[in-house]
Amino acid sequence: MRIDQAIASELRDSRGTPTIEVTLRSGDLSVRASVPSGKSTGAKEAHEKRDQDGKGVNDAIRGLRESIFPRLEGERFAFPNDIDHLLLSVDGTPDKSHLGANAMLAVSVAGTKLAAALSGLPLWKFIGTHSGATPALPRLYMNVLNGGAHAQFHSPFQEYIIVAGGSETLAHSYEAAVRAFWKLGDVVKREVGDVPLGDEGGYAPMCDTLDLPFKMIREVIDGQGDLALAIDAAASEIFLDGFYTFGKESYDRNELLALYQGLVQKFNLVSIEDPFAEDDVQGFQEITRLLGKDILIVGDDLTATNPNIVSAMTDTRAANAMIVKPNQIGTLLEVYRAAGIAKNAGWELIASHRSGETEDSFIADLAVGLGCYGVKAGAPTQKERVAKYDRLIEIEKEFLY
Ligand code: 2PG
Ligand code: MG
Repeated sequence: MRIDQAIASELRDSRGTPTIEVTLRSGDLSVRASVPSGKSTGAKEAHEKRDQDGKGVNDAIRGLRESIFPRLEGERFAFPNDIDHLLLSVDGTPDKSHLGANAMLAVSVAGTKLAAALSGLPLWKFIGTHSGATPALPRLYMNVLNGGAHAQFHSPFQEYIIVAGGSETLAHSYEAAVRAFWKLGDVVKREVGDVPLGDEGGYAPMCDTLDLPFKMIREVIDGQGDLALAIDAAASEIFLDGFYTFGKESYDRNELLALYQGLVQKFNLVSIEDPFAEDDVQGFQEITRLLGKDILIVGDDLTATNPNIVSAMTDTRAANAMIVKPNQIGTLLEVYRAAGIAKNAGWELIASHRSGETEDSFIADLAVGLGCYGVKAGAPTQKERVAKYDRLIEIEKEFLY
């Protein structure tokens, strides 16, 4: 593929924070990719380049214009991976601190979109072919109740998630999850009153007991065969000096493990993401030994979509599933490697948005292309989240018919 023009510009994410959009042109074809941004960011994630004020992306955009675009424009690339190799060699740092993982990812995703468009294949199919994965339709992980760092710690865990799918069509599962979300609004109003929405568009009630969020969600999903319950504890955010603290309660590793065991039994959880802090590998190993036969123990901050870390964590059996977030690492080449290592170890994959999102629906195609078990995309109150669900429903038609 020949790239005629590369353009980088600034746009705002769902929190109003600046982020990067890259446009690539080849003949009459033009594709765009924009990148999201996390809040409960893990320490092992690649560097997100920001200006001195901690917000702007002018330096990141300047880096692309000066060091990358002159090497793209007028050039031919046999595979999108060749663009990723170029990005990695120009950056030349282990944590992407020179160009910034945000700037690199915008180019990497745009390169893949352009290559897919030129090949005539749907994006998800192109991703399947180039990553060596077998495409499959994922379950929807819809974050309906926001707590932790996404909602001023109104509820202890960061995300209370309705898992939809597995036995019905995606369109049907999406409809069922959205209806349950509306119903949950009534239940929250009854129990807690009018509440604000959190960063990912879910309700953010002030819950004074650990059980209340679970009880409210069970009330709206019980009897609905296709809907289940999961959490992202995002435990790195609540870990200090050997203790995990929710509100007034503190737990050591063993106490937290017992708490999870009780919650799984009582509320029938199907997966727990980041149950322990990113460096508490022993905590992950113990919960995987104890509960991993029955539910998914999902690494996020633990694994950071980094092939080297995923390799170490699969070797030590620290989980049985992991989150795939392209902006944790910066190039799709590395995303495919990390996903391949996890899959070979028998782990499930869950592709994920970030709490600061754009309307780019790329993770929907990524989730299907990599054959992910699930895709996390937030609540249906923000256009940035709905864009992912809309694209999944579109892909389902291409996939099935
Ligand atoms: C997470 C994510 C996305 P953030 O922890 O899984 O839901 O949150 O983007 O803030 O890191
Ligand atoms: Mg997480």
